[in-house]
Amino acid sequence: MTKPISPLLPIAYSKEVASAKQRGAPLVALESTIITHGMPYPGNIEMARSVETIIREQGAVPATIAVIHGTLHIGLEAAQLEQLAKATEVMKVSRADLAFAIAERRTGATTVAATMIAAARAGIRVFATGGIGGVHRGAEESFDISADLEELARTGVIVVCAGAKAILDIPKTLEVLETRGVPVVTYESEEFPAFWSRSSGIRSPLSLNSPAAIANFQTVREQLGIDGGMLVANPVPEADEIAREEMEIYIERALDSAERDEITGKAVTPYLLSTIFDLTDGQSLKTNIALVENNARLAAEIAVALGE
Ligand code: PSU
Ligand code: MN
Repeated sequence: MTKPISPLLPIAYSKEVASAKQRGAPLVALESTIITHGMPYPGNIEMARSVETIIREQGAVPATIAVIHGTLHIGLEAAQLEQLAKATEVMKVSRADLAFAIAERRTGATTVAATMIAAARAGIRVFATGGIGGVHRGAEESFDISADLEELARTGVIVVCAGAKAILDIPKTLEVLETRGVPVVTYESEEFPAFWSRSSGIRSPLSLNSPAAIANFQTVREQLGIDGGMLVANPVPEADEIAREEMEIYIERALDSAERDEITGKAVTPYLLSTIFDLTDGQSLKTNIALVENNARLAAEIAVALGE
């Protein structure tokens, strides 16, 4: 399962992660792009700390992943997490440039794709995030499809998210995942969620109602020799959601302004996220933090179930 890593690769485990690996304790990976490019300071550090706490409360160990001055870190110490949350000149790294950041001794925040690669190499099977990248609206013109989808097809990590943001084309995103053989399982709902909203109007390909059932599904895939990851969609708690119709107004405006400002490539997602934060006056940030916390809890439960 786990591809061996070269002993020459500059990699560092946090104290907590190193000890968990020794004991065989359940681990949950966390990405860092959400911290550096997905949320403003200080909301980002509050979120980063609270998701780690939630994972510990469930009996698992958090491993926030990032490249710091060329070293791949699996788990960050408190001071490193704080520095990363405040830093401004951080690369956003995916499969294409994870190795570049290490080779050039840079600091890079890992996307879902890059975090999956690092987690798999470190033997971590579950990963919690907010939203995944996907097929952007207008992808038939721009060809903008996130490397996250391809990574889900290749790398055997369970990714827990709150669905896909409606800044993406959700039906096309689900089509690509189906083509690439990635199971999409919604937790305790028949409908695929749309990040800030519980509802997307789109039926989930699969659904399961317990962490144990999700763990068992992945175990059977492995028994069959099917590699690749699984996407678990966990709807935002009702108390924290923002209605779909309300979000649609902000999304349209953010997309218009991205077009006006001619934003392309990996700048698109961070640009849209920060524009929406501004348009909702921070309300979207509260929802975003609540849903990541909710995902961290479920991911930890799945990691514990995998260990049983
Ligand atoms: N979607 C979100 N919040 C995020 C991201 C996506 O709702 O912070 C980040 C994740 O790190 C994801 C990346 O992997 O953006 C996708 O970027 P791109 O679309 O450039 O592949
Ligand atoms: Mn893109």
